[in-house]
Amino acid sequence: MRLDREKLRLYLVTDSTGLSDECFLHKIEEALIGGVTIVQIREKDKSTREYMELAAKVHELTKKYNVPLIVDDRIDVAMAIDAEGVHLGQSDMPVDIARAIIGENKIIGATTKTVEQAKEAYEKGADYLGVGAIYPTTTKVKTILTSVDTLKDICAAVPIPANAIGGLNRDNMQILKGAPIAGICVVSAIMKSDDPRKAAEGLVEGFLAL
Ligand code: TZP
Ligand code: MG
Repeated sequence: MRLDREKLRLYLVTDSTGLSDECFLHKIEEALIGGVTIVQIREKDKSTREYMELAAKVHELTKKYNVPLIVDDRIDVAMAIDAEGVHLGQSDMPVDIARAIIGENKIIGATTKTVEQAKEAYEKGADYLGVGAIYPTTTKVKTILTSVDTLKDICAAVPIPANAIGGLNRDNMQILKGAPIAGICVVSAIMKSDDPRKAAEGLVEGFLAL
């Protein structure tokens, strides 16, 4: 098993915008202490070298807490730092090609917004799905809204676990009640919090109470 469903419970997608490396890494460590179960490093404006170096530092932290590290978009960066996996969107490398390159032991996640995309990602070898945006987001991303009904349809259509993403926080995740998701993915609810440890604790508590 490349990925236990429980590991998806609180999925932190990082955003280093406006943060020093020290502050960025401190936030991630606090979030890990607070209960984050998987981390994705997501950098859009860094050079390959910078992305790799920062990912290696994040990997040191995630290893300390026995949490998998996933690299957004960049299979080369994931391999270079021996991350646990890679996350691919609809305009990134197709999942089957990535699987052939990265091998059977690494986790591959895929962003899907329709049942058709979800089935395709599953058939091509994805281990989990990210589905959203559930709510409008302030994070820099090209996305469209996905309804909770579509999220439920996706969960029913594929045997791999799915997580909800997009604008989610402690106060609005109730909308996900009844959707058989494995967990939630957040950026700002943790990265923009002054107390990422407490934020993570609250998100876990909220998710478990759904
Ligand atoms: N994909 C869909 S929404 C999103 C991504 C990467 C960003 C989610 O960020 P936030 O801050 O949790 O809304
Ligand atoms: Mg992408």
